[in-house]
Amino acid sequence: MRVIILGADGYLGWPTCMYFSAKGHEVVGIDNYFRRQAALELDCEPLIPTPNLTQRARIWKELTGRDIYVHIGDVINYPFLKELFERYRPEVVVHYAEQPSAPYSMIDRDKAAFTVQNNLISTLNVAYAVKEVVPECPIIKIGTMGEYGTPNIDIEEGWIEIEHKGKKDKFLFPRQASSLYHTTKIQDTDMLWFYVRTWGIRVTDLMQGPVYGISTEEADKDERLMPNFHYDEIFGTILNRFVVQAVVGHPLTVYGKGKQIRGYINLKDTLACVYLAALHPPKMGELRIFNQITETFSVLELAEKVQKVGERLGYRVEVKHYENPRVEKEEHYYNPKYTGLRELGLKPHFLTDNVLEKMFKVVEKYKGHINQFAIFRGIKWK
Ligand code: USQ
Repeated sequence: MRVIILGADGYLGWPTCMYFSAKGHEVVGIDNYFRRQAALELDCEPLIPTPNLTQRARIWKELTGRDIYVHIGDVINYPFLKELFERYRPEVVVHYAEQPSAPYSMIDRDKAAFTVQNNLISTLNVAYAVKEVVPECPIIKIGTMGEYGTPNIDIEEGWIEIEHKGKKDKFLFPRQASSLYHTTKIQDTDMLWFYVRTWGIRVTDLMQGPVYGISTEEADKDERLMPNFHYDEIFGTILNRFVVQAVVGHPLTVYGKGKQIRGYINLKDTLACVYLAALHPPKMGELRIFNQITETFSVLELAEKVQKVGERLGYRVEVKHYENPRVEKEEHYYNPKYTGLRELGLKPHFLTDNVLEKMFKVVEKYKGHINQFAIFRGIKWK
């Protein structure tokens, strides 16, 4: 199939480009380098220096003989996006081209406005490009488990049937985000649901939890192909952060009580999920939602796992409770359903000590690059 990947330079984007390309699909990768520039501006560059997208595609071609066609530009520029849709006529589009960080969206008004504009207009443009150029092309969109928040009821896979005063109907599962970033993802979902109903396009919205990991089959071929692994407070997700903290001797930054529970997923499984969603598209006029996680942990459980493996490897790992810079429930019920992707064929890579140990080994190699100032600056939600 011919796939356009928007946000192709990102932590998920680049590994996804290689994953599809390795399986013989034609891949077009688009990125505006937002995250690279923001990381430079905010002094929080990734652990492993990564060649730019054009260079990565060239290295991939040298190693595999396969092309990944790269275009640098902004998805919120509609003529740019539409022209690429007309040129390549994608059979599937994967939309990662969003500002992905909750803390970034809470820094100040300008970054909040950027997040709203970038995330909503990019999604709007993708919907229009599909409708105007390739109306049958399925959109695969990365949503977030954070759309649901932490309600005191079981979380269903996207939809819930409600009986009210003797009548029943099916609705999107109630959502209440705990950052502006997460709120834009709710708005994206609503927007796509509107266009699914109105134009009959087809969309898979993948409600993903925090991703961890550094290794993928393709990236392991050459260190220049590795994902951009962030460990900083802004772009780093918690487990990646904890491993780096353990290696550099920084206390593990548990926010508040640490009893916050989330659903987690290995980077390798993210790739498999997106691929499964592409191989099995929904029908026209359907918004299909999967909860893209493979297991749930509290922050303290993650800290204890990292501490245990770290200490076995000879590190002294301190777990420290920090005043929570975020506004979130620190103790709550959490019981999400996540069977849909397993039913499509996902075989999860769970968070074992062995997986953690491998992460430690990679991080150790780049220990000299760790910028301790980026680890915790305390971006406050209030
Ligand atoms: N946390 C800590 N200490 C840290 C970092 C985080 O205790 O040093 C806690 C947070 O307070 C939160 C949980 O760990 O309760 C997860 O935080 P995170 O930074 O790993 O994830 P989050 O900010 O929610 O965002 C990440 C991705 C985002 C994705 C989301 C899925 O950056 O793109 O949408 O995970 S989810 O969390 O399910 O909404």
